Amino acid sequence: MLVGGDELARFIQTSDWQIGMKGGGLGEAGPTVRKIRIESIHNVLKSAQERKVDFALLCGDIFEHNMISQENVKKVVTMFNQYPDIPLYLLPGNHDMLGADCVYDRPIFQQISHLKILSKSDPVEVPGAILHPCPVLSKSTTQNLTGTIQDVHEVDGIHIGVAHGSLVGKSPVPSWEDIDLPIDPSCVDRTGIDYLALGHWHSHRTFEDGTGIARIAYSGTHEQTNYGEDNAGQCLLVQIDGKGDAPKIEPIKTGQLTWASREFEMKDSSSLIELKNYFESIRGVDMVRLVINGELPLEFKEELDNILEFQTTVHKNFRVKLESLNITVPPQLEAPFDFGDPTLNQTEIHLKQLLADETDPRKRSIIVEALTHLQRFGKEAEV
Ligand SMILES: [Mn+2]
Repeated sequence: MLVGGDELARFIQTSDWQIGMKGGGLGEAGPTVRKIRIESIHNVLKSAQERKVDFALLCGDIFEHNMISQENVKKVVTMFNQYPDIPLYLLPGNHDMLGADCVYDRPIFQQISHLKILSKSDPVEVPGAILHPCPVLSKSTTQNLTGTIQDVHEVDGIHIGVAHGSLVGKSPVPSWEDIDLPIDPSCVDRTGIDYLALGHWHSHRTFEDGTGIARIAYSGTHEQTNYGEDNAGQCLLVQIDGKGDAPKIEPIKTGQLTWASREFEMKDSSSLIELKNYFESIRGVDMVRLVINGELPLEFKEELDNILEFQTTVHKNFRVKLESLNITVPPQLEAPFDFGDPTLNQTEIHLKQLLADETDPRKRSIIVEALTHLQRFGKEAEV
């Protein structure tokens, strides 16, 4: 019979490194983001070393897929080998799933003496605790993944469930995250385990058991992967003093990239000053996504374009959506600008008339684009 230590259990929990992810939509920042994801593993393992933990729990999706290049595998294994004193327990997730072609079947992993792959649901004795792994064996499973954990209410020792999936009904937003790889939130109450360590969601979250004690936690990804995530870029330091005691869960920052995502409402030309102030406030942010909506008079469109163009040189990634911004033209057309050239003057009047009559937002944006170019060209020609 397994006997958990009488002493406390202290460990680092991490997941969803997604090494090798494409970073779709991140444009030129893609390679940088991929490189940083590997570098940030240091921050996780260094935290484990500095806090002198008993072990580290890797809760799945360490690699983006099982066909990952050996080059990337070697980079991760190199990291592991720089911290030989930290016992590593790795539960594969849905991206690095067990079965045919599983990345962890490669010979390189068999040679890491301080790494154990949790490939079965049998309990595993580790320093200070007993793990109850819940391996993912099918991406489309509809059965509660923690169903294999036995009742340990009467079994001595600190018991920790390890799983990769979605805590049913607990996702902050209804999405695919809520329905795939189901995990029953009453698992802790049913089994009497002290803690359930989860991977799969990229945002850090904790959940309480039936008595109101937080015993379930997602660490979230160690380095944020996309704009929609919050509370990402961390690992967890977890300490459980004894069987039944409330776990102490402390997030530790491991991510390097900073992200900002917001909607910005244009009301009039003064909004441009607000926009500039906003950009000033996020100057040091690496990854920026902005949706601009509302209205802006045509005469300020060029200034907006200039502000936005500059931002592409400030951040590692700058994405802006302008599709829902309505460029307005005064009903009584302003006195046409005199380009000093009758053809240009006529073109401007024609475009402004077209714009005033057009209601389709896509066509409007094309006309606005043409007008902006015309005005820029006209002013340059003037000089
Ligand atoms: Mn996953």
